[in-house]
Amino acid sequence: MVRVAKGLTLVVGLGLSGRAICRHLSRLNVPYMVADTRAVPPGLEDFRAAHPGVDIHCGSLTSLDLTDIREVVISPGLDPRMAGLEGLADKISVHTGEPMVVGEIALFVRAAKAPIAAITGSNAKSTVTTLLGEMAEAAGVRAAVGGNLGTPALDLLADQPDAELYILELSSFQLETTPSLGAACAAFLNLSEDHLDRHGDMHGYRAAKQQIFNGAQSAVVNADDLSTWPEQAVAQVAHFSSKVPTTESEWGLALYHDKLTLMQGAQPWIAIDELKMAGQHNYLNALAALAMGQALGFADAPMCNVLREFKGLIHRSEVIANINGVTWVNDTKGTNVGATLAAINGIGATLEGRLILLAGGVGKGADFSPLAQPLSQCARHVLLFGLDAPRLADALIEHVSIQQVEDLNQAMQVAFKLAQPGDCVLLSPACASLDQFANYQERGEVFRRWVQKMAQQTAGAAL
Ligand code: UMA
Ligand code: ADP
Repeated sequence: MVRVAKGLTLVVGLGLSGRAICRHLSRLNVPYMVADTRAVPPGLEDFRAAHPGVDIHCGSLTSLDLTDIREVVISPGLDPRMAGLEGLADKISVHTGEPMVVGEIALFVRAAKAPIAAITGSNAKSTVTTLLGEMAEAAGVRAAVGGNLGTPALDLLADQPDAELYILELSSFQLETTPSLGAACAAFLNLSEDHLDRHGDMHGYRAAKQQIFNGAQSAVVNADDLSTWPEQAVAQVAHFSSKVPTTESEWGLALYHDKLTLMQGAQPWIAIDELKMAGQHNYLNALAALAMGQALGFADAPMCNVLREFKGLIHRSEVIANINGVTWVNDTKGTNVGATLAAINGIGATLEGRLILLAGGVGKGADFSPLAQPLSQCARHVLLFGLDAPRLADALIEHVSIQQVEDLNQAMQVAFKLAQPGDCVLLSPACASLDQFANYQERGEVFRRWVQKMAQQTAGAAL
């Protein structure tokens, strides 16, 4: 057993968050050491060079005696109840008055001098976070945007010390280790199965996400999804819905002068045909961003201007090319069943032809059966690859034509042969990518490069 020195902070994990935590503690002159469960964490030598004199422990935490430490600051990819930290998560630190095991966002809250707008949900976090960031900029509010998306939260404090507002995308992993966020506005957008391998069940997953409301001044929640509503008292709660608003303050969708329009109560905000983002799920995302912007005091006109220009983010239902009448769409960020359902429902209904879905990877313990019915209605064929291809196959085989293949490359080749004019080939895997790719972005880039190469070859052949 190695006894960790009295009063030291232990940082666990040497990934993006772990490094941001270390930079933050170094800036504050807080003494700390680092542990990573991997024998050789990526970038170890660079870290040593940047932080000479910081002790680093590699391998299991069970060989560390943590009796006298100040607190543990753990990375989001790790379970706070992991081996070596047993019992600590339920203890309160006498130094901080908070649980002994906290995450990056707990340190952020202690140090932030400007209000926080926070966004969580199983899907749409990045889209709404980015939209709100653009709305803040258009409204003349100096906002720093990051968290689970882009710049790690603690780096924002150093990079943008004059920020008037922090806009943070927060995952369930980050919220689980944030005892008191105290957001000026906290949005919980939707809840569908994800990360069950980490949280155990939907109850645990939802409980982690509900932490977004701890100490919140206002909330934005999904009127159609009760599980997003705060279980604790929040002074102001705004609701958004895919239906006609039922109260003057509720955000929703209704026909106004014969056009489907984003509404608040009876007041029209912007007609759907003025938006550049497509799909019902994106109308909800626009409503959520408007509700947050209003709660934060942004002016109306700049928010609407942003909605008129915003095209959506790459890797989310992104049209890459049309080859011989077949549309190829990259939705690699469809890493859970809810996201893939939104893509199938959004695209399937608009097609002249049929859908060919490319799916598979790490299913994170999810139930894939909700995909069966919509695919039975609009899919020509489903190509399955990666770790959980057999589980997907079990869920779909009686409802739609399927085929298991080795990898995404093979899936694209088969799809190319099968697709007919009017069809759409959709990469929306309903799974994480880590069994066959570095991350979801790499999976999307493999798709993009292949499709663009085929588009060029086809155009060349036609000349
Ligand atoms: N790991 C170990 N041992 C360690 C430390 C990490 O095995 O000691 C492994 C983890 O189990 C995980 C991987 O290393 O498989 C990365 O974990 P990490 O906690 O070091 O991750 P970071 O590099 O710090 O990145 C994290 C978020 N990743 C996760 O929560 C898994 C990033 O979100 C986020 O952008 C970044 O912090 C900055 O805040 C990515 C993500 O996939 C996009 N998030 C999940 C999602 O969106 O679904 C939650
Ligand atoms: P997150 O950051 O929560 O993963 P993103 O904005 O990156 O959210 O979108 C992730 C996936 O969810 C994409 O596949 C996207 O098409 C899909 N998506 C976007 N908005 C919604 C929504 N409101 N409901 C369901 N799925 C959505």
